[in-house]
Amino acid sequence: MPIDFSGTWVLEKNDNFEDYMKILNIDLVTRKIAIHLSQTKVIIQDGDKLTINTLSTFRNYEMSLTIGEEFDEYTKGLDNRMLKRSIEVEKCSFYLWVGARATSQSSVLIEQTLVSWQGDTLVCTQKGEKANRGWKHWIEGDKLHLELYCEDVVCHQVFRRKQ
Ligand code: VLZ
Repeated sequence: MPIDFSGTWVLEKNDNFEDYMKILNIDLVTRKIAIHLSQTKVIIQDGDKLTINTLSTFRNYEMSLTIGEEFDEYTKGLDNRMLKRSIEVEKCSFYLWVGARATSQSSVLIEQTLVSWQGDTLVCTQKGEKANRGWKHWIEGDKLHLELYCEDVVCHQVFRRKQ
């Protein structure tokens, strides 16, 4: 049985959120507002279905997903990026001999956002123009932890359960 993150959680520690917003190219005015916000996470976990709503008086960020399944993530209201990356995996050439003619083909792989379990930790990878982007959620004692990372920046948030 995996850990259940369901509940309402209130932000009480937010280390390095400013640098995280900066590396995502979020503008100064938005950062100045966002840094002081009280954030509340409302998480509903039902089997492998997960809804994470981050609520604040300024903006909300909502996502619903299936654990283990890739999906298109649009970070609306945050850095407004479409997280999807296509990579040419290999240049494989198929030689279809039609008389003396050869045709070649290359294959393309699309990478998207994926949330999966690593033990009792929920790990998210967000593929897109930013390298090493993702987050991790875990529970320690009665606290919900979230590590948001992008490139070489790590933001650490801690939430307490709302009674
Ligand atoms: O969390 O990706 O729990 O998506 C901040 C909203 C949300 C308010 C930060 C400020 C998103 C908006 C964190 C202005 C920039 C995040 C995931 C893991 C779920």
